[in-house]
Amino acid sequence: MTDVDAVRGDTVDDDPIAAADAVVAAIDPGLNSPGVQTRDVVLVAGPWLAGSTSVLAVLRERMPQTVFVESTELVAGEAPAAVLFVVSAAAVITESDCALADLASRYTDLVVGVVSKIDAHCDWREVRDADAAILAERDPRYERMPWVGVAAAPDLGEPQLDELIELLHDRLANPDVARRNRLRAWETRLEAVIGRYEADGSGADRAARVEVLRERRTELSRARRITRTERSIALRSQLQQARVQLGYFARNRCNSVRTELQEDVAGITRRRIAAFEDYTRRRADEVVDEVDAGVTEHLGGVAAELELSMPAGRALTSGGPDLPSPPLKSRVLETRLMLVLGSGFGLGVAVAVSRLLTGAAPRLAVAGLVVGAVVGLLLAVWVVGTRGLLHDRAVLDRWVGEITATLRSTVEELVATRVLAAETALTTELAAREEAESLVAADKIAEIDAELREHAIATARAAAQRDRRTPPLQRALTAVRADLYGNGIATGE
Ligand SMILES: Nc1nc2c(ncn2[C@@H]2O[C@H](COP(=O)(O)OP(=O)(O)O)[C@@H](O)[C@H]2O)c(=O)[nH]1
Ligand SMILES: [Mg+2]
Repeated sequence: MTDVDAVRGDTVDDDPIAAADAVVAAIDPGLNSPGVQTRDVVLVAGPWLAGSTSVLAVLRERMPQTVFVESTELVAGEAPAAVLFVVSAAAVITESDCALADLASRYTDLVVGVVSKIDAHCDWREVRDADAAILAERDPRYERMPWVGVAAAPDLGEPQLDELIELLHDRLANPDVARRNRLRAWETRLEAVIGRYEADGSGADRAARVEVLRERRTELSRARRITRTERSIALRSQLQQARVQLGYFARNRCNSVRTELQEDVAGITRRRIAAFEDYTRRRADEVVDEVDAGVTEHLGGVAAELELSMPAGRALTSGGPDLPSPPLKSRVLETRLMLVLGSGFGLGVAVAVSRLLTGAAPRLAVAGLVVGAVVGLLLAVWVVGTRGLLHDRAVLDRWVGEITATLRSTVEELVATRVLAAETALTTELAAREEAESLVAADKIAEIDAELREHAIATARAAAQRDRRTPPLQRALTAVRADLYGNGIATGE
């Protein structure tokens, strides 16, 4: 303190501003200005409708040698010589009024509390005391703030501002006012600079951004995990479903073609028997193609739903089923037996017919013989033919049963093979896509991490700077405060 006093001692008489600056410069020579422009004016400020304009008007009239301004007439960074904080006697001040007082008295030590409209509110003294207590509670520097009651625009009678005018004359005449105001500006300035260092050092400005980055990072990895699980579950269940549905479809097609062919066999004529085998083979091939098309369609749908590419179709080498021919020709023995039985039956009928005819008309014995032989022959041919046809139908019916069983196992195998192939293809593709997406996500996460690291480094750097810069500033602030409020002798009060 002795250094400061000594420095001030040299200059206080001729330049109060330099004297105040010396208090700070004694601690840190780098601090050369609080960055405000001192103006020799009195600021009249207060909440809306409190009566500032009325007070200002009367004061201008009564103190023509002093300049009074309203807050709109000051630009940012201009420090008035004194501040009149005008509040209405109608009610006690609120938080926003206090904030206004803080703002108005940022760079000024000489602040006077003015309670207006005391003509209309006879309890103004209680309001004044309450206001004074509220501000003193808010900041110790308001403790010594003087308060006066005024009536600048009374409803009746003359304005009452004598006490205020006297107080102003008295205070403004004090030679220490300019120095104290300058110190007050220094106090605000130092507090702001320290506050900024503290904020930077604690990373307060970056906290929101860092929080957003952390959230985005978590969200990214969570989303990545979920899509991966969802997709593989979807693929597995879709393929399972395809296996069941397509197997059912294949069996169904086989059953209906068997029924259709067996119906054909039941009514088949001798002429169609020869062509039936080819026809059946064609139908079997058609069934295979139909099932194959069904499989292609279904798997295509699965792939489309999962946004994967269409799995490959059936391998060209695997043709239709390998079907045996119907065993229609290997019945020599049976044919012979049938011929013998048929001839025997025909002979019997021929003998019976010719006997009948000869008995009825002996003259026609020869004709009867001929007719008998013809009828017998026809009957023998019919019996042999019909027996052959029925036999062939039975053989074909059995054959149809056998080949549809073969067909069924062929199409079931087709379904199983194709679904398995599709599973392999789709799983591989899905894995490749997962891989690519993981890379993209990893890139994004790395980007976020880089930014987070940058923030951490910048915050650490700011913290180091705070630790380096704050102590001298804090010392300067302590000195300023001690001079302003702590040391009665030094302030001349
Ligand atoms: N009764 C009474 N009314 C006042 C007094 N001073 C101002 N007013 C009234 O309060 C209202 C606001 O006054 P004004 O000076 O414009 O307040 P400002 O908004 O703070 O500038 C006006 O209607 C004034 O007539 C006073 O001392 N006594
Ligand atoms: Mg006004």
